Amino acid sequence: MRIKLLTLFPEMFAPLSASILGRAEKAGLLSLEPIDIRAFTKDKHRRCDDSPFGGGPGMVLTAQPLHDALLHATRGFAARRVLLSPKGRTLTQKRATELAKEEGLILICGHYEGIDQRAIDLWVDEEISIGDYVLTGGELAAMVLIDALARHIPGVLGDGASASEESFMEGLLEYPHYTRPAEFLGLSAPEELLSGAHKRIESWRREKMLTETREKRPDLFAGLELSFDDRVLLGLEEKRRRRSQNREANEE
Ligand code: 21W
Repeated sequence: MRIKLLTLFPEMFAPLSASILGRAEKAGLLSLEPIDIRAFTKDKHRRCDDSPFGGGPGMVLTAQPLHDALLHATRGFAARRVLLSPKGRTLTQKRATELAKEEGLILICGHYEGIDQRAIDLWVDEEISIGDYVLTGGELAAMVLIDALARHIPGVLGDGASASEESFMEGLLEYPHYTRPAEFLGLSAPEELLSGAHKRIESWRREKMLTETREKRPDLFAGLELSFDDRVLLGLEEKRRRRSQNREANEE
């Protein structure tokens, strides 16, 4: 996938060339092309901002440099144009996997208090937010989006990792992980995982996924349609908890 990034701070995207995404770039699976909006300003002082019509705090990114940067970025590159904006729809796993199927994307990062609405109306196909908190600009949000997308491009991750996500991530949190040593500071790894009995391990993990989700993300849990097997697992877990509570009460 080819991604052009329109920004006043192209150097902010340097970290993306490290780690897994850097490897994806070297392998030719992903191309990240920051474009400096300021390079397109026709202002004699190279300014890209001005005070808002109607007054108010902060500065507004002017339409001209962004418009000309987009004319440049779209020449021979018909890609979906996404504005990172606090007004956008919140990014979801579903949207990330859908956007990962695009051949190219143009991500527009705002800074200052906002962008002249005319540039948005002329160019933007979709606005995306990464959550309900305030950032200083769209660059970090664009990096989050790129990270979430890139792991769905075939070959970017080890294929084991992406395959496991398909089967598990359906609205449930992960089960806890353990590795050697089997005992650490007197704390044992769960005996189910050490047993080598596949069925036992599988149901332990499934039960943990269900109970973790119920405890930490009741909002997700409420939306689940539990299978018969899942209900059985939760029923057995409930019985086990009752038994150990009774035992504790009797010991007092
Ligand atoms: C934040 C610009 C707040 C303007 C009402 C009127 C892109 C972002 C951004 C930014 C304001 C994303 C106000 C989550 C984010 C982004 C910069 C408005 C206050 N309220 N996802 N004026 N959060 N943020 N300022 O901030 O560009 S995606």
